[in-house]
Parts: sequence; structure tokens; C-alpha cells
Amino acid sequence: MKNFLFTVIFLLVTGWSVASVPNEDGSRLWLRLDAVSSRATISGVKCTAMTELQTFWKGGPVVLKRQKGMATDSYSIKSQGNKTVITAASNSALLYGAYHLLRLQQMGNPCTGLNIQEKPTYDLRILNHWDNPNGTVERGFAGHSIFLNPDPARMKTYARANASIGINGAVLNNVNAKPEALSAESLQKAKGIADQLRPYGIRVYLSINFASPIKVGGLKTADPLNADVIKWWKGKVGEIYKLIPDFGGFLVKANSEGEPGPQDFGRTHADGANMLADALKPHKGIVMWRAFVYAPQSPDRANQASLEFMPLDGKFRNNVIIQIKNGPVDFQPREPYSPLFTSMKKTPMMVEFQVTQEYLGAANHLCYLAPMWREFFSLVKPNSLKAMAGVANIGDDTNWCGHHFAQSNWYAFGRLAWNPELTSEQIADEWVKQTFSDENGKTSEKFVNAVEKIMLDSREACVDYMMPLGIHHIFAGGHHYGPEPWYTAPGIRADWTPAYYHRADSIGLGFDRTVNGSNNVSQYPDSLCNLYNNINTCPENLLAWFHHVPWDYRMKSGRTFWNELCHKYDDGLQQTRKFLAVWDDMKPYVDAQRFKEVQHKLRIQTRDAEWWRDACLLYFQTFSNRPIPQDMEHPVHELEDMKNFRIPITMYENPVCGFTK
Ligand code: GCV
Repeated sequence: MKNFLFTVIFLLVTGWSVASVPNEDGSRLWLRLDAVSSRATISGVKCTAMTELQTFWKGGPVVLKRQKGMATDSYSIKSQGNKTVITAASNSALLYGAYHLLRLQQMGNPCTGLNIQEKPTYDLRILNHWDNPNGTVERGFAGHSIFLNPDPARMKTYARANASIGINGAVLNNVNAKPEALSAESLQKAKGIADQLRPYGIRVYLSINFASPIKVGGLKTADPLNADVIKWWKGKVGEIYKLIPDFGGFLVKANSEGEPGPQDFGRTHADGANMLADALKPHKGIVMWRAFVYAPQSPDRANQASLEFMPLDGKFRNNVIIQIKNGPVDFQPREPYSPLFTSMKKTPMMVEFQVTQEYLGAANHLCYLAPMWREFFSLVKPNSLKAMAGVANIGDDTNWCGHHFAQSNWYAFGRLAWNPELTSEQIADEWVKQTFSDENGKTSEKFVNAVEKIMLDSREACVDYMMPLGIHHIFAGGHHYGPEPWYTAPGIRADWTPAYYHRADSIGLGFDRTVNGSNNVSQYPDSLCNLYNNINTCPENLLAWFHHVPWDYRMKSGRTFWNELCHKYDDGLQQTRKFLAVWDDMKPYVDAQRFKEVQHKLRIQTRDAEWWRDACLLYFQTFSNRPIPQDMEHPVHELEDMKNFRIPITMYENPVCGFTK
């Protein structure tokens, strides 16, 4: 009762109450400014920036000025008397400036006395949609493809959201590309989308199937050195540019996971990429050629990309960029960086992050990914890369991303692609304030602090309850949701099973990638190679990535490795319970709809964390033969029940929930 009275008094004093917060469904993303009733005077260049400011800007007059010679997409914002002047070399850069101003307004920050200069680190900041022609989205957890029947209003919000964070490119279709992506009908569709995105400075790109000359063109081969094949691609590229004059180029997954590629014809990745690059060059198009390659017979998948691509370093045309996943395996909750990033010296590279949470709880878990991406940039210098790509988490769900907080990952991706030096805290602060502020740009401090803390702690919590201490690839087969460290299937490739990675036995756990093992460590610069190679200096959060760690190995905490593992799993679970409790407390500060929807997801996450802890600890215990430590909560599920449990979904869906027995 006392608490209740206190809360009521607090809410009255601070002016916060549930009743004053109308329900929201998340469809407006972080762009929640209402159209103004009386327009400010916006003068100068007539462009999308002008329309946006006329519609949403509540401040004094704004002048939009074009100035030649400024760097691509850079802008300045200066207060001059009662006016604000945005200066840039292009309309899209003016738009970025306009959104900067609107962001300040929406966050409730001062919009006077401004003297801002901005210049993006990368010219190309691009989303990769893994959308299929039938509307499914591979590893998509937020409904169907927004491009299936592009709704103009939805396309406009998509374009505005991207432009507001500086994203300027979108690959419209899955890297597992169907040949029909290049059919006349698909290209017409791509043209329609390109026309809708162009006013917001976004260019479209397509993933292509390397065998298209055979499958679409009716040729007998797709050999990149064959004259007919070369001619076919030139013709196809010409056809695309007639429809989409500012078409960006191609993204290619070749000779990977069953996709066709130049190696099918005895040629190299460079032969394939260069042939496409030559066709695109006259139109200023580019090729983003993925380095995500691994052969089933490889003794260590983590070695593969370097083995295939290092001999080709320097052999690519200058309009080819090698697109490399951040880690050497596959978007795991924690991986070291892919060693290609520091070893390829003569080839332009870009990083591919996964915004969609394939291995991080899909659209059910709150996992803010900026800390993970910042961790990557702590070892890979941002200016050693040309561009940044993110596998989108966007679908036709009302709230776009399936989970309200998954929107923060789309936001963070764009902001980091603009400036990889921004801190996770700063990005979270921007997103929370814009996404939850009231119509006056105000957000309760208590809410901001509590929610930002959840976000900032969330990635490490996910690592802890899923794959701590360097463990990786122990997720469920097929849809990849939940734990299945025991997973195998008849005839399956070894490198698609968790045992290939965790190597649990009576001695210990983890993959020996030292010089005495797969020698993966030697792909890193000497200083890191030495650090990772020695079990006593290897960062503990990567221990089982690089070492087969004995169960009784003494950790820095003084615990044995087994006991530490148990505690890590339990710590992760306890964190999710805290997140839920903190969110429960946030009810007065957020509209009822979003409050309930997030609460529902946090409840799933908490149950899933318990499932992960129990499944992994009970399974690994069959190898360690050691007890669960007494000073932590013990598993509550039966291993057999969890082993018999399967979620009946495909890789195109978000599960309703995880293990519930
Ligand atoms: C698009 C992983 C995913 C696949 C994905 C692939 C890739 O293997 O599970 O769904 O395919 O990565 O990035 O190409």
C-alpha cells in the first residue's frame, strides 16, 4: 500500500501517468514526430529535406543550401541568428542534415546555438534483405517481405527510417538468389521500388545467382571467361540500367552452401567477380562478393575464407568489394573477428553484420547488438574497410521487426555505418528517447536509465545463457532457435553439427585452433596469434573458441572451467529475470500496448534462458561428470524432455515460444 501511494504521488508530481500515454503499435519506428499544424519557413533548395522539415519541424526558419565541393553525404548545421542553415553538396546530404535536426527536436535536445559538421565514415551503408520472390524472408522473424507487394505508405516509412540514420543502399533479395531475380518481371518490380526509394537517397542492388546465364539466358554454361556468358551479363546489366539508371550493383554468394559459382567451371572467385565488375563498370555499378565460403571436408571451417581468398588478394577489379561476415564462422553470439580483415591488404573489404537475430533469440529476445559491433571495431580499424552491410531484420509485421526492441538494432546499424566510433550508450540513448518520448520530446529519466541499462547489458546476457566462454554453433538444427548441442541428422555434413564445434569429451570442451590444433590462430597478426594461442593469455570470453579447455582448468575467478561455465549460464538466466523485473516496473512510463508486448517477449526470453542453461549444462555434464556447483540455481528440466523437443517451424518464421514443458 505504501509503495502504491508513493508511486501515485511520484507520478502526479512528475506528470507521468499511464492515462496520458496513448497506445502505440511500433509502426512509426523511431520517427514519431507528428505533423506540425503551422509550418516553419523552410527556404532554399526544394528537395525531400524541405518537405520533411515543413511537415515536422517545430522550430524557427531553416535554410537549405547546396555547396559544391563538400565531401559525399557530409553536411553542416549552423545557427545564424534565429535561422538554422543546413549546407551540403547534394539533396541526400541535405536530407541527412534535416533528419539530424529533427532527431535533436525529438530527443528534446537544444536546437539553437548549433555548429555541427558531419561526414560519414563509409560512402556505402547498405541493408541486405534476405527476401525471396514468394515473400518469405530467410532468417526473417518479422513476417513476410515488405517488397512482395510494396505498399507505398510502408515504402515511404521504410525509406524515411533508413534515410534518418544514413542508410543509402538496399539489396532487395536473398543472397541465396533465385535466377528469376533477373527476369523482366522482377526487374520491373525492382524499378518500382527504386523509384520509391530514390527521393530518400537510397539506391537498390540485387543479389544474383551465378548460374543465371544458364537458367535465365538459356546458355549452356555460366563460365565467367566464356564470351557468350560475358556478353549475356553485359546485356542484362544494360537492361537493368535502362530501368534503374542509378542501380547500385550486385551482391553475390558464390560456391557457398550449394550456390553456384565460378569454381563450378574451374575458375576463381576473382574470375567471377571481375567479369561482373566489368559489365557494371561503365554504369558505375559495383560487385559485393561474399567471402562466406566453407567446404564440408574442411578440418576447420574458421580457416576457410582466408585459405580461399588470400591467394586472390589484389586480383580483384577496383569496383569489387569483398563482403566478409564479422566473424570467421557465422554470426555467433560471440566470435573473434574474421582474420581476413587484417590479412587482406590489397583488396577493398566491407563487413557484413547480421541485424536479424538468427542466433540471438530471433524476434523473441531483447538483444541490443551495438556492443557486439563495437567490439568488432575495437580490433578492426573502421578505416581499413570500404563499407558496412547489415542483414536486415525487417518484415511486414506491424512493428517492422517483430520485437519493439529489435528496431534498435536497425537503428544502431545505420548509425554505426555512418560513424563506427559512436558509443553503444549514445546510440541507445538516441533510440530510446526518440522511440518512447512524449509529444514534447520528454522521456522520464528513470525510464531512460533503466531501459538503456537493459539494452547495454543484453548482449552479454545472451552470450552467457547461450554460448559463454567461446562456445559456438550449438543451436538447434534447421530453424536455429534454442539449444541443441547434441543435434545431428542422418547424412548431415559434420560442419553443420554442434559436435564439430564444441568437441566435448571427458577431458574438456572447445575447438583447438592453436598452432598444435587447426592453426587458425596463425591467420591473425602475431600479437593476437600469441595471445590467442596461449590458454593462459587467451581472453576467457574466447577460450573454448581457440582451445580444448580441460574441465578443471583454473579460471581467473579461481573456479574450475566447469564451475565457471555453470555460473555463466546461470548468470545469463538471472540477468534476463532482472530485465523482466525492471521492465515490469516501467509500466507507468510507456503506453499499455508496447508495455505488454515487450513484457510478453521478456517472459519468453526468461523461459528460453532457463532452457538454454538446463539443456547445455545437463548435456555437457554427461561429458564432464562433474556436479553443478551448490552456490547457484540448479537445472529444473529433464535432459531427455529437452532432447525430444522440436519447434515445428521453418527458417522463415519466428517461433511463438521455446521449450515450455
Ligand atoms: C542466406 C547461414 C544462414 C543461412 C544464410 C547463410 C549466408 O548459414 O543460416 O540462412 O543464407 O548463413 O549467410 O549465406
